[in-house]
Amino acid sequence: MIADFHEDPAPGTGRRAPRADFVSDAPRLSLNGQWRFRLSGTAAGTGPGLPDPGLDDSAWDTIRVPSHWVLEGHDKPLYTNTAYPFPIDPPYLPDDNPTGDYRLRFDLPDGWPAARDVLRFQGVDSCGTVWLNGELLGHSKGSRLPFEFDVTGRLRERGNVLAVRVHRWSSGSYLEDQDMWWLPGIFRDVELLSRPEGGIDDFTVHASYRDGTGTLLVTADAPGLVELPALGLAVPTGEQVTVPDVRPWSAEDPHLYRGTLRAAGETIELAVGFRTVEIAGGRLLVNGRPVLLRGVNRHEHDPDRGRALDRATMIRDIELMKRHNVNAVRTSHYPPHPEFLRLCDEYGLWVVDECDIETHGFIYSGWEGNPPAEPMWRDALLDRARRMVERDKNHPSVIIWSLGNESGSGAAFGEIEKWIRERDPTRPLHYERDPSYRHSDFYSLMYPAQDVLERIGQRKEDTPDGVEPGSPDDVRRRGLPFLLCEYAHAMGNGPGSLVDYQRILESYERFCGAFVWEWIDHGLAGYDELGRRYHRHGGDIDARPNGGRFCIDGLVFPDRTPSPGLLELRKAIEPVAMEVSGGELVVTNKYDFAALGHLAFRWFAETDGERGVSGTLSVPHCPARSSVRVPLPPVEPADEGETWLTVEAVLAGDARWAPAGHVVAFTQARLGNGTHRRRASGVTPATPSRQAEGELRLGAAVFDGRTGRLLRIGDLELDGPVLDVWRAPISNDHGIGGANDLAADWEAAGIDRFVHRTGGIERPDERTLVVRGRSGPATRTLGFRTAYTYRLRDDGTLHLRIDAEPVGDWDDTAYGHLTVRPPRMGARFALPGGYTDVTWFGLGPGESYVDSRAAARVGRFSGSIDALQTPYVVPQENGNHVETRWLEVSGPGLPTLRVDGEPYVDFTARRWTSEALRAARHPHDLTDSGRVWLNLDHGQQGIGSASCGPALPERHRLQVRPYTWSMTLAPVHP
Ligand code: IPT
Repeated sequence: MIADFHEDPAPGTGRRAPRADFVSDAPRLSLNGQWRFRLSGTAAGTGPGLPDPGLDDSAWDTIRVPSHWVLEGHDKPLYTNTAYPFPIDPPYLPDDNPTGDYRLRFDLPDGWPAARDVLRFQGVDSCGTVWLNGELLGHSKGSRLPFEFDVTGRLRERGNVLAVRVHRWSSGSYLEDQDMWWLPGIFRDVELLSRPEGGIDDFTVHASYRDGTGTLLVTADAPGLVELPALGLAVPTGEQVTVPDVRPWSAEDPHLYRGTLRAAGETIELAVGFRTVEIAGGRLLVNGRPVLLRGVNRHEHDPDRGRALDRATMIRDIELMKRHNVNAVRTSHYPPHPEFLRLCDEYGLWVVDECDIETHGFIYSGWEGNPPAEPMWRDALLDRARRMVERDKNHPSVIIWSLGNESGSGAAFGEIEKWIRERDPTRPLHYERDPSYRHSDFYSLMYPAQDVLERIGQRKEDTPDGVEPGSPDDVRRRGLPFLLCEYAHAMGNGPGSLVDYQRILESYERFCGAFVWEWIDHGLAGYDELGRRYHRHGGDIDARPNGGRFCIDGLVFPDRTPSPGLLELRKAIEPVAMEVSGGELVVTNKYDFAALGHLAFRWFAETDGERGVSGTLSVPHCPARSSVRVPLPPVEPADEGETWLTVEAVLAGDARWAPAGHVVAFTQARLGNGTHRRRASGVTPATPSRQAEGELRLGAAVFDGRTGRLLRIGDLELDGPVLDVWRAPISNDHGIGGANDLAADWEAAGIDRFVHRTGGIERPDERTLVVRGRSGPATRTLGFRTAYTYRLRDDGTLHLRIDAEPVGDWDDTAYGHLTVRPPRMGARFALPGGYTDVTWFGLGPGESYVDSRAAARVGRFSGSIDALQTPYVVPQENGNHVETRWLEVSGPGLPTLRVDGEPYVDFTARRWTSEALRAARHPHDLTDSGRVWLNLDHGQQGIGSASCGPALPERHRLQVRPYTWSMTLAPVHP
């Protein structure tokens, strides 16, 4: 008889009480591997025969466990952001409910002891009903949490049959509406544990720290001996000891005292970190000191395996975070695989462990029936909190419990709060969505604008809606520390303003941390017709509702390549700030605990990007949150050229997460005020070249006599400039939900489709040619009046000055009251497709924009044109370089184009146009147009993070006003 549990709001049946996750020497059998599998369309699955050990499943498919069946060739993955992909009809689900029936036949290993046996599932999405040898064990919901059954006396030596029915949708799905792919299946480990007589099933490590002294108490459900050899400690469970001179645990110095918890029947591994978390004086303190969490929101994601991550991938994430100065993780929005937390203990990351609760889709019912507010769901919600806390309570890295994400408010949060506070009074609680903040030890928001954040820092925020000004809730909230649980939406090319946010976060004591949204792009591997791999987002799957591209919002690409956004974050949150001031370097230690002894400091000077003198600096002892001044060697700027001093703080020795020499922080300072040298040799006064009918000449430069466009300089072919005021919209240019949709405004106003008219070509003197014209879109009066003024220099180079002055009506278009501003003021040139490389002196090596340029250094850089492209999962503007002093575009057998900015240009170079970039749905849609499109621009607007967040700040936008910029063009023969 099959019991159908999936629509019952109860969290489970038949399960053991939740307990700590630990490693012991008790026998353990992994049941991961190839299982039999059959997918059916409804909750009835393959029918009532599933548990029958005699069922012939030989014709079934096989599937690996752990995995998600939708990534193993069965049915398809779905992505929604907030929407439930089923009617809001709690706790019921539609009849169409893909159901995976799993079967595994297994033998016990020889010598498997006759003791108690426990079957453990670390994670089943969304709900599993389990039978062993024909007998029902029970069921469980709560996808990202473990559950266990006592199977003592139910196992055979040979031929056990384990059967699991997994429903894609269950009542539990109403509590799991996180912004991510819906990925059903047994996606975490399955294990059989032998629980020895005299073993310990559950224990709690209380290891606190104050003023050099640790206090240790291990409580357990059976007697045991705690041994920590490094402390010479052997103390029975239940007995508290104080340990003088203990080295505390922190994310900066994750010191673990390894040892054992020995019971009569088993020995458990211990990794004890002494640390105390508290909130005092409106601040978050760890070990008595304020901390600033420089965090990211991490989903578990892999393009092939979904949320079934292996250990190597977890380590990869942690190494990448540590290498980019990230010191904290919010496990958005569910507890991660337990191994990840063990690794955080070892590598050192502060963790906000978040419960597997999100009911975001109830926005579509106006929060009517929201589970936290409905008694029917109380047990299910509490069950999730208990399973998280019990599983993860012994990790020193976990310093904050988060009750869940985006679930409105309701009485259940009060009950969860009460339960956790009683069970674990050692960690503060976080919950962002209830405006009363009654159940949270932090005031918290997502995506505030910078000015809002600034007021929060001053404890002068506006009272949240729904809270009475001056009420006890209002007063209490103002006294709380502030945790910015999400900011800087890293969708597509972005986020901008990271440095500005960090400056604010570091300016007020109230701030204890911030978490960028989010760590990784949730792209799933796909293959095009030619077999090329790419990454799919929701919109690449034919399904409705569909969250489209919104899951592509990470700091690393789906394959974990760091995006430019991560590099910018690394710079913005660097733990050591350095500033050259006079003849000194002011070093500010922004760590919360560590002095700078683990770092070495080196410096070098460069003139026009060419290496000059270099050396090392010895930095005196500089405790956390203090500064020292270090004299700098007297470095004279070169007589000619632009000289820069670079100072780097690098790891002095190997760390677990990066080798010696890894750059943790850097700064640059300009020495003197020399400007870059123009190319001294190699600029050939352009030789006269052919001139056809209808062409005009200025020295070696040849122009189209009708359009005035520059066609050649000597034998260097180029076609341009054309006024270019548009860019292929980045994700942030689309705003969110109709707000801040600049891209739509540009299209409505025709910014993306300017046409050009040449008004006249003038020769005021022999050395000067002026091309006057007008550029603007069809149907509009708006546009720019342009003048391209060419002047022949004595050395044969060609000086170009571009003047663009707005004309027509920019404010009031036929569509209403758009105030359109151009995203770019630029000039586009087309070069022959044979050009392959660019060398430049300016900011690099990565892309830079006005509000994301801190990670870029001034230097000389080279790259192939192909390598200058950032392959955002959804193609969009990329690869810009601000403040370029000069660049040279070269190709085999072709004269090099040398451009000197007067003083600077922004440049992009690509094999396709901005129009092609906009049209492409995936990087592989971009094909070589046969030309190289080179933009030599005055500038572009910033990138921001308006795809979920405030509008791009005004100061990072361009205005409708006259613009002028200049450059010198010349062919160079190597
Ligand atoms: C916020 C969510 O918490 C997060 O899961 C993700 O969806 C993010 O936004 C956007 O990518 S909720 C938002 C409506 C503020």
